[in-house]
Amino acid sequence: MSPNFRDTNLLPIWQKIQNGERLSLEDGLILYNTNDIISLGKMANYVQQKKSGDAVYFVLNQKIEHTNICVLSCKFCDFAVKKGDPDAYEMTTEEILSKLTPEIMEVHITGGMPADWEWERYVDIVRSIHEKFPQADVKAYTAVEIDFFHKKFKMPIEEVLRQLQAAGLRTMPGGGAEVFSERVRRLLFNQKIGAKTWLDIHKTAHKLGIPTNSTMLYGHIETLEERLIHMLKLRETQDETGGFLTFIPLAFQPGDTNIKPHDQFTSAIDDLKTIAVSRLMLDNFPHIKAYWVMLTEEVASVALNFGADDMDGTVGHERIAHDAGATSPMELTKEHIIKIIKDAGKIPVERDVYYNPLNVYSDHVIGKIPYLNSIPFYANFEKRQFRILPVVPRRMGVLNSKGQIDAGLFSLMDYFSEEENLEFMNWGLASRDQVKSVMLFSKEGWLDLNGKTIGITDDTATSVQLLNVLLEKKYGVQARFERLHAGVNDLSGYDAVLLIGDEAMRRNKYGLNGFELVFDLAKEWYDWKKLPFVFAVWAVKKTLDDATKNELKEIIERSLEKSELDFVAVAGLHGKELGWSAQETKEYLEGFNFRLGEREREAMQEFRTLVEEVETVSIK
Ligand code: V47
Repeated sequence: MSPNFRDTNLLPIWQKIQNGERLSLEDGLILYNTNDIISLGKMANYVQQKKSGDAVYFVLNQKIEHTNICVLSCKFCDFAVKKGDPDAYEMTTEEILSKLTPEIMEVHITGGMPADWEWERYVDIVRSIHEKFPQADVKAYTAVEIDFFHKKFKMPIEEVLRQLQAAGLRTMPGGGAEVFSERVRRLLFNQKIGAKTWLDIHKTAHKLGIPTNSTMLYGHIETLEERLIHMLKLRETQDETGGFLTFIPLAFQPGDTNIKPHDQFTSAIDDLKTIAVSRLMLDNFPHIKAYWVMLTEEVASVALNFGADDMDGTVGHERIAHDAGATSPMELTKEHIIKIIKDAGKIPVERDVYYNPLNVYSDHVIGKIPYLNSIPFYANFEKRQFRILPVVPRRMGVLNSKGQIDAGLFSLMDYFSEEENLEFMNWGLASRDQVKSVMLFSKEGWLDLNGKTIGITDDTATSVQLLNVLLEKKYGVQARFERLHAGVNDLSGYDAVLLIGDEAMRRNKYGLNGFELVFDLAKEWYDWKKLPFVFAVWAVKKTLDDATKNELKEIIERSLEKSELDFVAVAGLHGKELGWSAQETKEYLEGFNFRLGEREREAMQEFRTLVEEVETVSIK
């Protein structure tokens, strides 16, 4: 992909993006000021594709704004009222529960801050939802509300968050950030917390394993420079914690706020630029959300080709934007969202609050393990009618069992369990001796792991079985397995931790604090069996027609052959992000057999027999 740049000022920025270099505030200003909006969109789409392939996420969610009574009086807000106002409302927990249904996967709670609610009422909302609708993840209370609880109920921030987490809170929404500018804060929301407190609260949440979202309210009195400083502060915090899931630019709805005439909405050009610039500046953010409620459906759908890979969700009844004159509908049906995403040429992916895919609504979906080792298959993949969905092995297995993936590099265990529906394709990921990316980080030697607790990455389908076979059959010991949940984890309570893919490679480089011993599972297997280990195999749905299957085979072989000519050219940048030098990345990829022959088949058979002999893995 090379945009046909009308604005040559963009060329050095494009170079930086391709080299994986960070953009500066000055770069951001050039991007914002360009009229070459198509090149801007293409650059952002390029980065989006690298991160999310063709996926655009949405969630079946319900917004709950439990009350509009608020002690604050922010100038930009048309939602909040004072107690006694004829429009004031307060929802009971029962009323909140009555808004939910078993299909809802995310409940997004944020509201006003009344002077007279008890702490228990806020906790009860979270707990009751979590108990009555356990399938739904609770995303509750902005940093502004958390700070309010901290002051009003005289509890440390960490304690507020711990109690909410214990009640069932999973993530925090990104609201209340507004714009990280003291100038704007004084003028528009001088009673609200500033940048430092907002960021500190999110950092505390990340430390507790609560991932969070982030927002920026734009299109009122802020300058472009202030927007970019806001993004840079978020980027810096993300470098520290890695706990942000997404960034959501919120287009200001003027309503009766008197900040701007009530019909002076942000322009579509400004909205698209803001989405694209944020995608390019926030290189360490996994997702950028096009919040259709504030952007309108039309702009949100174009934004899906300007760097956004998420559409929020069905939302249900929303008031904050609509009280301020938003012209979007109150809610969208799932079918409507799917149509918008398909019309944008992307794969609609229904997700949970952590962005785990739950359902995929598209034909010709090719699953891609999003790790360095799969790059040779995909770097030169000519897409034609196919669409690429990056998804970690275990989740790909779940989608595959629902028949929602047409072909892909499947984890070996998932291939075994769906073998009758899949055709084996002779390519895969097989280690020769060591693999370097399926690693057990341990406090104990193998024999001392008997009866101990091992944290297992949420991603794995096959490596955990290999670990189990090694423990039981090679070393004659048994351990307890506990799944490491999404978010930032405190690993100190485990005796060992199994990591795979990029995370294992990163930790392999920098070490995992407190875990002195590091074992490569493929090496353990090789020393024992003198066989390669097959972690994943390419397979295609048997039901796909022959012409499509043959076309796909041709594309995969051609992509692999091209990549094999120069591993550094296709994967060097990805390796660099993990802290690996070009030479190390090259050697790492040279350590794989991507074509599966007799010995690999023998290894697969041997492993299958052993898995059947050991007790089924149970992971708490
Ligand atoms: O913090 C208030 C903003 C936010 C107006 O985390 C306004 O997934 C526009 O944060 N015009 C709340 N915006 C909404 C929010 C959000 C929305 C969707 C998803 C997520 C998420 C978070 O709404 C407030 C404030 O910044 N807001 N008034 C207005 N007139």
